[in-house]
Amino acid sequence: MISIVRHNWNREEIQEIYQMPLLELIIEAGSVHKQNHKTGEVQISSLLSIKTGGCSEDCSYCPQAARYHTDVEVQPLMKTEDVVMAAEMAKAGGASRFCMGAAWREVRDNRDFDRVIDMVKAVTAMDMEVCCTLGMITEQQAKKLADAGLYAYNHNLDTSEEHYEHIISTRKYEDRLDTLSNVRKAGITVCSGGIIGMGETDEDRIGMLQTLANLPQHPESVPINALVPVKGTPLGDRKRVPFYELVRMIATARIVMPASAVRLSAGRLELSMAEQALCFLAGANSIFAGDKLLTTPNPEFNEDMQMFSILGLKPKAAFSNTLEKV
Ligand code: SAM
Ligand code: DTB
Ligand code: SF4
Repeated sequence: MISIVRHNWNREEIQEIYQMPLLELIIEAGSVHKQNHKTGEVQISSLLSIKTGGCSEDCSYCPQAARYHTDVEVQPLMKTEDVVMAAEMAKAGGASRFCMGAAWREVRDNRDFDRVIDMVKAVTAMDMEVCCTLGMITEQQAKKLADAGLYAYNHNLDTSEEHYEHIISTRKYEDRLDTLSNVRKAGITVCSGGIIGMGETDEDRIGMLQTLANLPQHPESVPINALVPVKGTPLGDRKRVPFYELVRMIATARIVMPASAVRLSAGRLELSMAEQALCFLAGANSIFAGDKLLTTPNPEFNEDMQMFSILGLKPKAAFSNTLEKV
């Protein structure tokens, strides 16, 4: 399959890809991957929850929503020096991207935002790709973050437009798209993907990929999360998504957004090394490493390093995108 960056995918085309026999799909995706990326290079991103819990939104999957009774303890915004220390440790472990997450519905123009700006400046000075995920954001706020050196902003579409209202009622799909557009206008790279395993159909998964792939510019990174069911959330009793569905989603994302980084995100704890290897063959080229995601566990750092060594993977250096345009 010859890979070109397109923005006019129709549902049937993506469906045809998504429904290919699995091994053929992985081979096709692997070929697209090889045409666009250095195979064997996987970006290590590190996640830090800089402000945890107490969020006013009702995202059904999220342990940080104030209205659900989960084990997450509410914590105020971290101190900048502690954030910098965490970033230093992440860098020492080979991370080239540092992502700071806050359990906010949206960014407000207050002192906490000023402190986040300071954190972005401090970590950017360490020569890492700095990413924030702070909820909805205006163009002006995005510009402030861009001026501070922010490299990427994460804001997931999470699911299809049709399924969205079954998952979140406190905001609209359009709000998500507006934020992505504000991030773009500020010149920050976009990180946007979703979650599978929330009761969505194959059409919903295909629909979400279509929306992402038909944005005026593809997100530079596309996280594919398998739902981590957390007790106390409305989706806490969901069964884990089968591995073969995750790899199918990754491979399809790789083919429709050939130049983007596809991140094998939440849900890795449940995967064997062999299963992760298949995800890398299918085009995944980024992971979150570190013993914790935001509030839920992730594979032990040493185990990941062992996996890198056994599979012959190299951590990707910061700011080294293979293609300029996505
Ligand atoms: N509050 C901000 C927002 O919603 O954009 C930023 C943090 S929020 C926790 C970031 C993303 O984490 C969500 O959009 C969702 O895709 C993902 N996420 C949250 N809980 C999850 C879970 N239990 N399993 C998988 N992904 C999850
Ligand atoms: C993304 O797509 N996944 C990350 C990151 N972006 C912010 C978050 C996963 C969170 C999983 C649940 C938790 O640890 O709280
Ligand atoms: Fe809040 Fe983000 Fe969790 Fe939704 S996903 S409840 S906005 S922290």
